[in-house]
Amino acid sequence: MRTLLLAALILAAPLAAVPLAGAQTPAASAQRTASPAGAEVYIISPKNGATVHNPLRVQFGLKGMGIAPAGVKFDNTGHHHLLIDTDAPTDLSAPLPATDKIVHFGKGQTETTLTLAPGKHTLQLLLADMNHIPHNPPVISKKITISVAP
Ligand SMILES: [Cu+2]
Repeated sequence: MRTLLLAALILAAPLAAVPLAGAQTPAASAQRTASPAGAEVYIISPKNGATVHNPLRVQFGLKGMGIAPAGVKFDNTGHHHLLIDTDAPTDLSAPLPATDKIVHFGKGQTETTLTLAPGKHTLQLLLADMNHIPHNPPVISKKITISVAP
């Protein structure tokens, strides 16, 4: 329903700064949504170091927070982003780009199926808020390395 507003929300995000309690944060981080203490995102499967075959099912785990679709404001929630063969952007105050290597799951999906070239790949999960901006502090998984069999 609000999916059509996503583009507008992304563009509007820098203007929609929300004051945080304490207000000691600079403007650049004022838009970030706080994550609750103990929140944790992790890859349930595959396991780090696993050798896998295509198509590869990747399952996302989350503790201490909930999932909400992009564009939907609800406390202590976010949606998953899968980082494939890449690091998280250094600037986490901006909406995550959508690329081949940063895949958004804005409908609230908690798993996906990938087909990757044979060889080693890294996978990492990063949660972000309704505007695709990572939380503060960021809720990011360990990066795992897998081997895709030929
Ligand atoms: Cu997103």
